[in-house]
Amino acid sequence: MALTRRSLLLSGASICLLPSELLAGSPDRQPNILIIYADDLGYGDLSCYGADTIHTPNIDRLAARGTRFTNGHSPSATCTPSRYALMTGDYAWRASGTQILPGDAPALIRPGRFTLPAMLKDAGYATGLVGKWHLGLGNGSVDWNEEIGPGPRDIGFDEAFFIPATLDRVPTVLIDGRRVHNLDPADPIRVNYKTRIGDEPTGAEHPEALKYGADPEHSNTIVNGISRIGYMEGGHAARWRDEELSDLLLSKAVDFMTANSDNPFFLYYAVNEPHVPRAPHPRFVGKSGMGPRGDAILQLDWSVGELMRTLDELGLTDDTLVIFSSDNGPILFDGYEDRAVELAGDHDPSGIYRSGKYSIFEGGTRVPMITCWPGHVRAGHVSSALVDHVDMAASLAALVGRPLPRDAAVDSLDMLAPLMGRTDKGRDHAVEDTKLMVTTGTTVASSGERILALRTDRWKLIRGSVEPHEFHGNAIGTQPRDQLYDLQKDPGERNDLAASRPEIARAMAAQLDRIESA
Ligand code: NG6
Ligand code: CA
Repeated sequence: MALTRRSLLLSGASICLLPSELLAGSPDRQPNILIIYADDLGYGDLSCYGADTIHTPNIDRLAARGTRFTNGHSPSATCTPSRYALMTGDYAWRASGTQILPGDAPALIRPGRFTLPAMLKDAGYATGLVGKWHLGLGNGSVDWNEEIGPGPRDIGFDEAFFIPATLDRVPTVLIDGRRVHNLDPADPIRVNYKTRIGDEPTGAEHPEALKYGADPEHSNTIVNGISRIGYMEGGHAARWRDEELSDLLLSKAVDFMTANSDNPFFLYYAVNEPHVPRAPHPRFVGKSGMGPRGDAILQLDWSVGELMRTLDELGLTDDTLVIFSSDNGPILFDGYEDRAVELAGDHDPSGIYRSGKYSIFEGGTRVPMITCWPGHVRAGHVSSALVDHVDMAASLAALVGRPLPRDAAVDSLDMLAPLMGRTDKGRDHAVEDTKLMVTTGTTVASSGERILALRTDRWKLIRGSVEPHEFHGNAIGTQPRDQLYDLQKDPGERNDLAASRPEIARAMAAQLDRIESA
């Protein structure tokens, strides 16, 4: 007997609902998918998440037209591992080398591997990356003057216009496909992270030339008045101007959506706001009253409004699933003296949650998350479902009707129903992750011990590791012994119940061990 959708549903053989059962009506075409991935944006940084000294009307409008999640998680408390999990559907802690990557790291996701963009490409999507990559490039040493690969184009993106690593790392150039954008061959680029090269001024030697001061790790070559991590020479015509970057990336995103308005498209729009160094366009400067960090959030909000306007103008709003989130929690000071700490006032970027970026506490991974697709995603809904970006692979595969290959996306669960706002039942559990920060020479890399926590709807177990410590003002959340928190009663993770509820702590520790070795 042929298995129809209905017989599958009635037999209970598959609990997973097929997409059309979830949707208000079958779409005429595969929906476009737009993931807007902010960088270091915290749970409390948006007015729709309770911020009252910063106003984000465009993102609030997205939330009002869609579903807003109160228990949405980035897979990790830093960038590279979260993006790795988003792209592959595997938790980053299962693999080695998935810590914050230096600017010259080789490609972490190797060609041939299952990825979210490759899956969507196979499903007939035009796939594009615009913005931050930070998942490594090349095979070991990148010559920035030649074709660069493997990179995004080799793991499923048809088009890619991207920042190789972070805004605070050299080389401060954009890559268009496989080549540095605007590179003058007569002015080749050289980069070094260990040894000074070239004769350009550094922040350490010329603090008077800087827009703002920086810590020693961020005090190497000065580009556009901002000292960076690492040394660089050449490539002058290719260097981005931080103040213009957001508009440039937005124009590339708009171009991509416009060019592909007749195809289903997948756009991974990985913006930089409000990651350091924060240098928003002058039209946002001073507008938040919180200095560059707040102004950068206003710039982000404006860009989201422009993307929504573009979808409207292209007549694609009703055909596009927009997913908005952030790669990890917030940080105020992250190497640059841009007065973010002093000007935050009463604003708490992680809301009621403890700590932020780099932390195993909730502030590290509980991030804003919004889905919007008029007519399909429930509008005006606030969902408490536990969902994780690692679930995008399985959920979007379900949406477009693609089976996941065996052994691929092993941690990714089909969360399409909660993502559509059709149920508030999400995951039973999720693993949160961070790595300790370790100083290596002049830079800080998170190549230290990996700290894991297991979340259920109510409980959280943080595995024991080292004595409590902080990085850049954010408590990492470690203790030498396991910690247990009741997140329903104690969302701020202040009362460790491991000693008073040892049976729960033991059971969760055993469950975490099993997940880790699965
Ligand atoms: C750290 C940088 C920090 C930031 C981070 C990556 C130092 C002291 N700090 O190594 O400024 O760039 O890496 O942030 O070097 S993330 O959001 O991309 O993970
Ligand atoms: Ca980040």
